[in-house]
Amino acid sequence: MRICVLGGDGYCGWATSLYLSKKGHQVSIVDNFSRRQWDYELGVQTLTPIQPLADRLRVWQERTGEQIQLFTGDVTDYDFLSSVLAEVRPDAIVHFAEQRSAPYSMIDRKHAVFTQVNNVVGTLNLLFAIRQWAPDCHLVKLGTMGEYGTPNIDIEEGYIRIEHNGRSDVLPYPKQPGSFYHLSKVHDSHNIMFTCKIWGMRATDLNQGVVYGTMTNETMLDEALINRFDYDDVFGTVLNRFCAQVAAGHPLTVYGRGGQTRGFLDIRDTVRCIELACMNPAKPGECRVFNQFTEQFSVLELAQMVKAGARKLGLTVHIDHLPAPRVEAEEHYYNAKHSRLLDLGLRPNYLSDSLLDSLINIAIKYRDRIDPALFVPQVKWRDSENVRTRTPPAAGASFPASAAAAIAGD
Ligand code: NAD
Ligand code: USQ
Repeated sequence: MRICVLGGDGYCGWATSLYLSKKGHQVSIVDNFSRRQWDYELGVQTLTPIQPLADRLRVWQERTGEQIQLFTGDVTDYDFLSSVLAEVRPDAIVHFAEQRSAPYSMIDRKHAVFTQVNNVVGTLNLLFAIRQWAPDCHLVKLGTMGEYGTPNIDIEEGYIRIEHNGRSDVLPYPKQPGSFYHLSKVHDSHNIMFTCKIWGMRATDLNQGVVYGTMTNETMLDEALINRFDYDDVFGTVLNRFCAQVAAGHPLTVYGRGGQTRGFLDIRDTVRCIELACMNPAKPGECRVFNQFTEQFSVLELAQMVKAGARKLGLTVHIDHLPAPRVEAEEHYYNAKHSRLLDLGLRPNYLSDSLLDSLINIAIKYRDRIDPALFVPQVKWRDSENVRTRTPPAAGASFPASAAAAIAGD
């Protein structure tokens, strides 16, 4: 298949691009490197030393003989995006290209506005470009489990049958997201559902849980192909952060009592789920929703697993309960359905002792790059103007003026 991966320089996008390329698909990456710029803005860097995308792609070609085409540009620029689709005419588009951090979207008004403009406008442009250039193309869009929030009933896969005043209908599942970022995904979902209905588009909205891990078979081929590993307070996801904290001998930063429960999955399952969605496309006019995670844990359960895993490696680690920076339910019911990807053939990589060992060992390998100041959560949901300190630029880092303007602009 001809597959465009929007956001292919990012964490999920890089692993997915290599996996699909290895499987023989013709892969094109679209990215504007904004994520590298946000790291620079925040004074953070991935634990793993990722290479410039051009170098990554060159090494991939040398190693495998597979070529991945690169289009550098912003999906909120319609002329750019439209020209990519006109040239590639993809069979499937995997859309990862969004600002994906809840804390980043909660820094202040500018970051909330930026997040929603970047995400909602990018997706809207994509829907119009697909209609114009590739109307039969299947959109595989990354949503998030956080769209649903934590209702006191089971979470279904996108839709729920409701009985009301003696009548019944299958309706979109209610959404109660917990950040301006998660809200942007809800707005995307509505726009996608609407265009499936009115234009007959075909789409799969993948409500993904929290992803962990960094290695896939493809990224392990060469050190130059290594993927991101974010552990900072803004972009670092919880299990990756805990592993980095073990490596640095820092207490695990559980927010509040740690009763928040989420769906989780290994990055190797992310790439397989994307492949399954692409190979089994939605029908014209269909807007499918799959819940993409393999296991659910409370944050405290995860911390206890990491602590036990560290002990087996001879490392002592403490669990700290920090005042919760976010506004989220500490004790809640959580039972989210996730059978549709399993039905398509997903064989999950569950979080095991050996997997935890390898996650911790990767963090240990790069521990000299850890800045412990980044373990402290600085963005608080109830504060209207959060201040994130900016550290001096790393040697060789560049910060294009366009990114500064986008973030500073009204
Ligand atoms: P990431 O930040 O590592 O990657 C996103 C990529 O998109 C970056 O390379 C960035 O430069 C690019 N991008 C962003 N805005 C763009 C724009 N306007 N034009 C062109 N490129 C743009 O994020 P990730 O962790 O790989 O997440 C990818 C997607 O998966 C996101 O949509 C996210 O919401 C979703 N998701 C991620 C997780 C997770 O745990 N990482 C979980 C659930 C859902
Ligand atoms: N948490 C801690 N300690 C930490 C970091 C996080 O207790 O040091 C808690 C948070 O309060 C939250 C949970 O862990 O309850 C998950 O936080 P996270 O930062 O790992 O994940 P989240 O903000 O939900 O966002 C991540 C990705 C996002 C994706 C989402 C999937 O950044 O792109 O959409 O996971 S989901 O959570 O299912 O919505």
